[in-house]
Amino acid sequence: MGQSGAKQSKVKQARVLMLGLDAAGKSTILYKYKFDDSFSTTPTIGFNVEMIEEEKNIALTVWDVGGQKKMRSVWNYYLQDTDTLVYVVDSTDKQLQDSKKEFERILRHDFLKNVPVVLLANKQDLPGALSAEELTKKFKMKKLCENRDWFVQPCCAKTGLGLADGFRKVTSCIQVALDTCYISLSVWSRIL
Ligand SMILES: Nc1nc2c(ncn2[C@@H]2O[C@H](COP(=O)(O)OP(=O)(O)OP(=O)(O)O)[C@@H](O)[C@H]2O)c(=O)[nH]1
Ligand SMILES: [Mg+2]
Repeated sequence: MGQSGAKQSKVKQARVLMLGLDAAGKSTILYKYKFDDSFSTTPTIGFNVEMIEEEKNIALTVWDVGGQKKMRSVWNYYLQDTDTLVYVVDSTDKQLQDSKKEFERILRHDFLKNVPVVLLANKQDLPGALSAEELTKKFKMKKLCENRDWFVQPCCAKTGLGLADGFRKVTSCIQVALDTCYISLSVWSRIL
């Protein structure tokens, strides 16, 4: 077997899946956070993917999948190996039932079992936007996410407000999972 003198990278490559209904603001969030710039977006057909270097030696590969009705049927193909789900909600949406229904549906999928969720309550700049507390109740987060880490972060993709906090939460969820895995491995190595 070949040998290499190169140092092994300690950077964990984490997969982050960003879902939510069409026009919730997923692509605007991705580009605002990655490039600190406001792009005018068009509805995503398929997906966008960007790498975001985060602190704590974690590099996030963020998959932003289109949320139009015809796209939602293919969400399942993106679920495997997700380290954290970011679910984006338009906080001014008066028909939240659709978003909640899709959220519940994907959380039931085996590939997302125990996967942490960060719910981004986007468009906080607009009048009538529901607060993080209101969305927590409307989405029944405590009950729906009782077997996983979860967090609801208010944000505004237009200004960037709340995005750094939201993605910091994503990395901390991944860090917790890594630490837990490390601890369980070290416990096993002592037992065996
Ligand atoms: N006022 C306001 N508008 C926003 C915000 N975030 C996104 N938008 C606008 O909402 C519209 C839809 O944003 P997108 O980022 O394309 O939405 P998307 O979730 O990627 O939509 P799909 O790709 O169809 O799934 C665009 O006109 C954005 O400029 C926000 O925080 N505040
Ligand atoms: Mg999009």
